[in-house]
Amino acid sequence: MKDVWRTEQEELDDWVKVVDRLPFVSSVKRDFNALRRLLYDRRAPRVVAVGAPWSGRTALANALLHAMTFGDSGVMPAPDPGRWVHIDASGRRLDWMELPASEGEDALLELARRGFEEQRPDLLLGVLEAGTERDAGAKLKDALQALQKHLDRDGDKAPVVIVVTKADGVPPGYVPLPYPQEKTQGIELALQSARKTLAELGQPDDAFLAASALPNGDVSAPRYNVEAVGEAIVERLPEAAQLEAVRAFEVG
Ligand SMILES: Nc1nc2c(ncn2[C@@H]2O[C@H](COP(=O)(O)OP(=O)(O)OP(=O)(O)O)[C@@H](O)[C@H]2O)c(=O)[nH]1
Ligand SMILES: [Mg+2]
Repeated sequence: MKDVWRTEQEELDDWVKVVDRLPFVSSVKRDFNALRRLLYDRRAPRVVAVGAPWSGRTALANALLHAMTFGDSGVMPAPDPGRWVHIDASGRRLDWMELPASEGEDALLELARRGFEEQRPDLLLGVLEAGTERDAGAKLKDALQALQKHLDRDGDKAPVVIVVTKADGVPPGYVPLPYPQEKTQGIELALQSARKTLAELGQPDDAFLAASALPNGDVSAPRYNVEAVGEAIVERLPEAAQLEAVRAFEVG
C-alpha cells in the first residue's frame, strides 16, 4: 500500500513540476479550480504535420519528443498519411498525423477526412524544407488553406505554425553550432521567403520558425531551435492540451 501511495505521490510531484513550466502559470496557480481542471482534463496534443513527402516531418516529431519514437530508426513504424499515431514515449504523449502538401485539395481532404472526424486537430504544423520555400511553399499554402477551410467552425480557425526544416543544409552547408552570422543570415532569408509565399494565411512573423531536427542526418548532433518550435506549438494549443505538451516537448 505504501508503495502505491509513494508512486502516486511521485506522479503528482511530477505534474506539479510540469505545471510550473506552463507559460500562463502565475494566473492559474492563484485559481485552484483552474488548476484542478488543467490536471484532470489534460489530454495529449493533436498535431497534424503537413508538408511535402521527405520534408522532415517525422524527424521533427522525434526531435520535439527527445526520442526516436517512430520512423526509420524509431520504435514504431512511420505513420501512414491521414492516420493518427498515438505516441506515448515514456509518458510523453502526442497524437500526431502526417499529411502530404503535394496532392491537390481533393486528394488531401480525402486523406484527412476520416482522421479529422475521429478527433479534431489542435494545430496544423506546416513543414517546409529549407530551399523549397517557393514551390513547395505555394503547395503548402494551398494545403493549409484547404485544411483550415475544412476545419472551420464558425470562423474559429485552427492555429498554424510553419517550420522551415533542415536548417543545417542552408548555405554555407553543415557547420557545427553555434551557427556563424553568414548562416543565420541565410536562415533569416529562408524564413522571409517562407513568410512571403505563405502571406495569404495571415499568420504573424513569429508563427514561422527555422529548425534542424536531425542535423546532417545524425541523431547525435546537437539540434537547432527545436525547443522554440515546441514553445510556439504550446502557446497556440487549447488549454486542455498544453500541460501534456509542456511535458512531452520539455519546454518552459
Ligand atoms: N540534414 C538534415 N536531414 C534531415 C533533417 N530532418 C530530416 N532529415 C532527413 O530527411 C529525410 C526525410 O525525413 P523524414 O523525417 O522521414 O521526413 P517526412 O516528411 O516524415 O517523410 P515521409 O513521411 O517519408 O514522406 C530523412 O532522410 C531524414 O534523415 C534535418 O534536420 N537535417
Ligand atoms: Mg514521415
